[in-house]
Amino acid sequence: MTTLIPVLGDQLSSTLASLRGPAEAVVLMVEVFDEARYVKHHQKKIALIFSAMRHFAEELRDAGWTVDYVKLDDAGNTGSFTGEIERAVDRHGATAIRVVEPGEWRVLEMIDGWAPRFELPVELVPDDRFLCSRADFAEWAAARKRLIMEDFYREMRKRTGLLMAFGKPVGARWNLDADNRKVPPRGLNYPAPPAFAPDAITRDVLDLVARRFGAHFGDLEPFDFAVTRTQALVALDHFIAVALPRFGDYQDAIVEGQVFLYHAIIGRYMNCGLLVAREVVDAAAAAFDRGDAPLNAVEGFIRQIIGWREYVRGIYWHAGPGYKESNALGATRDLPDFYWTGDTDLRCIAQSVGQVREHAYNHHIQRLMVLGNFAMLIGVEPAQIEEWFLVVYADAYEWVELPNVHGMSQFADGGLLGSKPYAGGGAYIDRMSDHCGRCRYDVKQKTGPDACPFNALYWDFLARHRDLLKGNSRLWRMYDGWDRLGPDRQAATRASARAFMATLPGPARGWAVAE
Ligand code: DLZ
Repeated sequence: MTTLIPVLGDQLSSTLASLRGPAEAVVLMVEVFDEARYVKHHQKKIALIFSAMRHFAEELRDAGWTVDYVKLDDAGNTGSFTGEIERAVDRHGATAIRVVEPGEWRVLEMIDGWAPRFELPVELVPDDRFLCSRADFAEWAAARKRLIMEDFYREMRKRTGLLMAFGKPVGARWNLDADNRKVPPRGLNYPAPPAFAPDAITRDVLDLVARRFGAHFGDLEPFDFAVTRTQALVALDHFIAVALPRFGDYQDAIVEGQVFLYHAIIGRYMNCGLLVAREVVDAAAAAFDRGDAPLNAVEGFIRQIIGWREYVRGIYWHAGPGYKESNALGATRDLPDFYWTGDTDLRCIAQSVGQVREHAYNHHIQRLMVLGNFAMLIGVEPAQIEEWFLVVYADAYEWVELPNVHGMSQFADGGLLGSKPYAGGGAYIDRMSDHCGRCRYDVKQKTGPDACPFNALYWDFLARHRDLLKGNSRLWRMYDGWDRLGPDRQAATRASARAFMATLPGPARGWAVAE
């Protein structure tokens, strides 16, 4: 009686539910071409996953597990999860399969095919690294008309007891975001996240990625990511000790030359399993209890994890595999090539693309208010911008990327997730960043060839979608502002937006490339 326990590339946790179990078991880990190429992931992202997988296999062996590890270039590797399960079932004479539920519908559908195909029992184990199970989220959602994040978050605060005292939120407010939008003064000392020199395992992986995926987007080297749990814990400790105290204050700021500011840079480790949610939020709460970090920082950080992260995962599974099909704004434009090349005069976009090419990272305001906002304003087809987000970020897996991009950023779900489109003009970017003063466009001008394109695009977007959005209570003020502009200025604004859109380059290098 041998149970096969496949551990996927985003399940690299020693506390994984499938690893609490049968004595007669073989853990199977496989590097497969299909996973690295169903979208053409950033080179650093593939390197992170393969290196972390190889290190995790070693740790499991050290802990006494029998681990069967198939490398990408091993002879006979079929290139797919199902092909590798088939070979492993034969190799080990497996009589059962036990696997933790995967992070996306595509892979779940594969796993659903295993029992009939291999005529074995397949046990699908809930992923309890998340604090809210799929079943609990379904129960929460069933009792509500609108699935509001803030409601979910409060529920999670009560359930976890985090930042709670006698049934009430510590500090008497659930959400301290109003304290978190400060503009950083010049000369702040931003801490760089810890860097980890590649060891022999990582060097092998870097060679492999360069050889097999060298044409993918992104710089592979220098590569300094954590690839083991021990290193990921160093990254977490560093964040808690050094960056968390100022995380809240400046979490929405964009500063030229500063990629990481006071952000945690641990999403990439959490989402592949090197860190788990509970330990991360407990570490932040402990910093608050010790008096090492203020409430606005700790509350904001904990909300990202037990609120937003758990909520988007719940929405992903709740909305079903068809979620990605909607296109509420009827957007059909191809993604401009400069999302890959950075070759644009829009300084905020060029700088963000440069950073993501180098680091496989942008922080949330760059993602939401620069890159996502721009794509929505010009009407990029949701599937194209979604694929871009899934490709370029080291922390991106479909369960987290899709609700964030399809719902929150592009409003393609028509408001299932967000109460209004996250659209903004140049003034918002100017307030939050120091890009505009150095940009070839003038953020103060509203129309004309030298005006910041975000300005006219923003109004044109609202005007284009008036029928759909005019009833939205959070937008009436904007429509009021638009109406007060009067017909001449409205016409000039829309002409300016059209003129800019006519200059946009065509489809991107990384999109729809056959090979
Ligand atoms: C993202 C990724 C990549 C690039 N490669 C692999 C791989 O070779 N083997 C593997 O087990 N997992 C990989 N992953 C992560 C999977 O895509 C991820 O587990 C599924 O998308 C389910 O969330």
